[in-house]
Amino acid sequence: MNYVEKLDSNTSRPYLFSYRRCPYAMRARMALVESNIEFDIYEISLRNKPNEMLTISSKGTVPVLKLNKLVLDESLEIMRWAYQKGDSNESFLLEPKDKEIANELISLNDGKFKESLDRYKYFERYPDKSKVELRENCYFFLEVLESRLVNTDYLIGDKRTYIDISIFPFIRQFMNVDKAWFDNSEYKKIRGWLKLLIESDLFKKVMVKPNFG
Ligand SMILES: N[C@@H](CCC(=O)N[C@@H](CS)C(=O)NCC(=O)O)C(=O)O
Repeated sequence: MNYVEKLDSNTSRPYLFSYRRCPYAMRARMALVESNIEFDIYEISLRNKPNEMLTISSKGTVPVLKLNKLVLDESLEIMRWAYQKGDSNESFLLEPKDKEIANELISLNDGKFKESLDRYKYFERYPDKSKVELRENCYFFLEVLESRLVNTDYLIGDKRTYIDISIFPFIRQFMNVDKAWFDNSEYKKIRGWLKLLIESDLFKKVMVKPNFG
């Protein structure tokens, strides 16, 4: 993962338009790095998106991966591409029944949970609801995760898989809305799981800041 300071959308290396703090971009970067794919990365500003990105993906969300004529502008597509193309796809190989669980969890995460998380994150914008009420709307998903983690370190078994990578950046955001509350909450297993992922070398690698001296 090599940060580039200047846009170069004509390169023949995989090129990722990214935003460091975006949970969708985090999961894409992690899949690319875990798959040992060399890529250039350009940190965008969400307030001033580069035309080079909007030209290839008019919906204007990150991450966007470009490789010659190929454009992938959904984080899950980028993850799939990375694991299929890269030389280390162990975390993508699941039993069919586990794949089904993975799909269900990811679609709950990206759907109803993400919606509830955004309302909790920006609770000031919803004066008709209290912060606690907005947080409570997120519990349904935390309960699913907590119960999956009762007997295993990760969501599927004791090894990290793409499903953990897909979901934990969003739970990390949930934690950070009110860390003191989260640290004392009943979600003990989720705390342990998050710690493993946040302290992993993989996560540290994808969270380095662009540094152009
Ligand atoms: N479904 C997309 C969602 C990506 C997304 O919503 N990214 C946010 C940043 S976290 C974004 O780019 N939002 C556009 C904006 O804020 O203008 C994916 O999985 O890649």
